Amino acid sequence: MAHRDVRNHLLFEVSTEVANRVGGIYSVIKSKAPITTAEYRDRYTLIGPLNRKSAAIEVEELTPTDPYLIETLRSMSDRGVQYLYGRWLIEGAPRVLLFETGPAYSHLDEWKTDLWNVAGIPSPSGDSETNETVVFGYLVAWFLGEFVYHDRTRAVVAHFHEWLAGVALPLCRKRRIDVTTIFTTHATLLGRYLCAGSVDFYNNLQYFDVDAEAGKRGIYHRYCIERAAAHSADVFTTVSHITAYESEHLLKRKPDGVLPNGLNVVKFSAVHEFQNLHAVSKAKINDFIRGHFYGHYDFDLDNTLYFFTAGRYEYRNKGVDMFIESLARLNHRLKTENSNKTVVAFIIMPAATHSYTVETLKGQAVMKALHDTVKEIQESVARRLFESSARFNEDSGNDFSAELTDLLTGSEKVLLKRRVFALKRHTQPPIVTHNMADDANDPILNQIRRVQLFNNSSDRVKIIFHPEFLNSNNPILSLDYDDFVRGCHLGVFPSYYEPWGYTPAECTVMGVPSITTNLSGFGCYMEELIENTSDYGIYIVDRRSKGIDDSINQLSDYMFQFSLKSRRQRINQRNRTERLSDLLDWKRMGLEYIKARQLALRRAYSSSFESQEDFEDFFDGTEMKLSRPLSAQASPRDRTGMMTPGDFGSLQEVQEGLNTDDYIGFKLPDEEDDEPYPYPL
Ligand code: G6P
Ligand code: 1S3
Repeated sequence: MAHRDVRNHLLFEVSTEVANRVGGIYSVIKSKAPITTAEYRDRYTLIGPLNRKSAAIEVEELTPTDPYLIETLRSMSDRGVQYLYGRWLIEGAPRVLLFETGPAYSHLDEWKTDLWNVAGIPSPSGDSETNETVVFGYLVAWFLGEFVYHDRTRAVVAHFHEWLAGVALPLCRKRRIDVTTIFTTHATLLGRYLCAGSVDFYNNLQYFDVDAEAGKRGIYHRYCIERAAAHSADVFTTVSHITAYESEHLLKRKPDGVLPNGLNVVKFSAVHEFQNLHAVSKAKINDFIRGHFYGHYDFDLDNTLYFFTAGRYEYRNKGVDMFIESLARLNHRLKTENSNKTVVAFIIMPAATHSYTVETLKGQAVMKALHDTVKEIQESVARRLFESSARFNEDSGNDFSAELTDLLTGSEKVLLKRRVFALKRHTQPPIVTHNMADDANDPILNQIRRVQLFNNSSDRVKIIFHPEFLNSNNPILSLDYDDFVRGCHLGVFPSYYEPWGYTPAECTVMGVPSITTNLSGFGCYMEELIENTSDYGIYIVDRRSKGIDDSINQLSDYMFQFSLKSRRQRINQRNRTERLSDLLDWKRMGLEYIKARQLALRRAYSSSFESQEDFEDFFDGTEMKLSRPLSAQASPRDRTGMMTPGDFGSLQEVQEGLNTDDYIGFKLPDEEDDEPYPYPL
């Protein structure tokens, strides 16, 4: 590598989710933007493919000012490349460079051939996602190659997220482009596919014939891209120790470190207000519930608890199978113990639908009509009551008591009766709010049918499946996701495959207790950092050393114990949960990104550090010490000597076989019984 200025290096972060919401990576780069722009200012640019629809809302076009960038983009555009350069309109306002892939498809065949020749990666026709990946990867490699040709002074760090952005990595290496690279995988393709089936994944990781397994699932070419990206990067990282362990065995490269996901805690921070926000949002959920259960609204909302699960519709990976089974057991237990509590469990997972059902819309409509009528009557009763009270005179001979008992007029009584009669219903309150495209084969609905949780009056656990992400503009359950979470009592995320898991982390910073598992990156992280996580409203189901039935019982028991809490106990617990926020802030988590970039610079540009002192000086300058995040007496234990679980060094030595010793917070039990997957597939 040439001699370059490492102190003022540039950072390009590459992902298909830049200004384009798809899943978790969008949350990562968006929430991280404030701290990264604070560190790099105009030396930071995010690169992604151009999605015109979302860019139109999220990006403001800018004219580039950096002379090398201008040169590079001019040269690319002279050869037909189209792009949008601008400012992403999010907190931190980072610069973005979005390439239009469409016009570059004229090179697709040439590039696919090249990919085979230089990296031995096949790319069969007919896989549009891979085609997109190839075109985007070649555009990025083209850009980086041109850029460092024009700018010969500054070092460049290119950080790629996930295999979809990974094609440029082997190209950078093969073409010897003078940049240093980091690849972060947020899951592995094979891991996701294998877990979605019925395998005992974690105990068999070292035995999988990875090529054959990828081939059987028709993803061999994608797997090749992912593996090539992991092996070509100067620094390879994942988001948790559990995924590091998985990557070591499935991608055959031991990650150099772990970059856990943070949150922009300031955004969620409502200090003492968050308890009030809970009450406000809960009132909105209550309104929805009255409408949804019209005609069967025979439970007390003051004694009702709202549980929910949410995320991408991955039935087994996200643990929805286990959630529903545990709810059935909870229902049984609440009934047996004559509990006065009702639990309404929401499942918020997008599936193919044909809009809301008529019943769902009708429920909200009849309840609104009743509400409007009561409001009208209430106003006219108040008027009459005021009038007759004001005019009351003992000598007038008026019967004031009779006036008081006859506050409603005849027509008001009739109107009210009509509204109440409209609430009559001969069907059960629905389970699902939408018309499903494939109702009969939907795994969630089938599991609900199997356990017979049909929202009967006698059921203490009711279920509502909302197969669409929430939005305050929706005609029903009109709440944005964050507000909905605040209004709930407990988030339940019993995932089997979850490299990190933002959903329980988001609950935590909003002061909402949640249940996660020791197979999720977040769960392992919290378990490692805090003693007695359940005191802080983080319940961790053991899906690693327990059999499935025992894990289900543990989950069901957590929910039952939660239902026994008094309001005062719930309020106290929410306060404790919210106090964990600092542990999840990017200000802390972002340290791992800093370390990864330092390692990448050191590996690629060691000659640019003029002396050992200069080298140490540079790294000392960026080292940050973590203060104890929580000061109150009941603060969780912050394990000594470890900055965050992603501390480098921990994963440096390559070991053979199934060894989890290096993976902080993730250890396999000594012995495991094989247990078959218990639900119908
Ligand atoms: C918040 C509000 C209280 C309310 C409570 C309800 O703490 O500040 O006014 O009583 O929520 O809590 P619950 O767990 O019963 O929904
Ligand atoms: C992945 O998204 P997912 O829900 O498919 O990346 C997320 C961000 O790193 C991570 O939180 C999640 O566990 C992964 O699974």
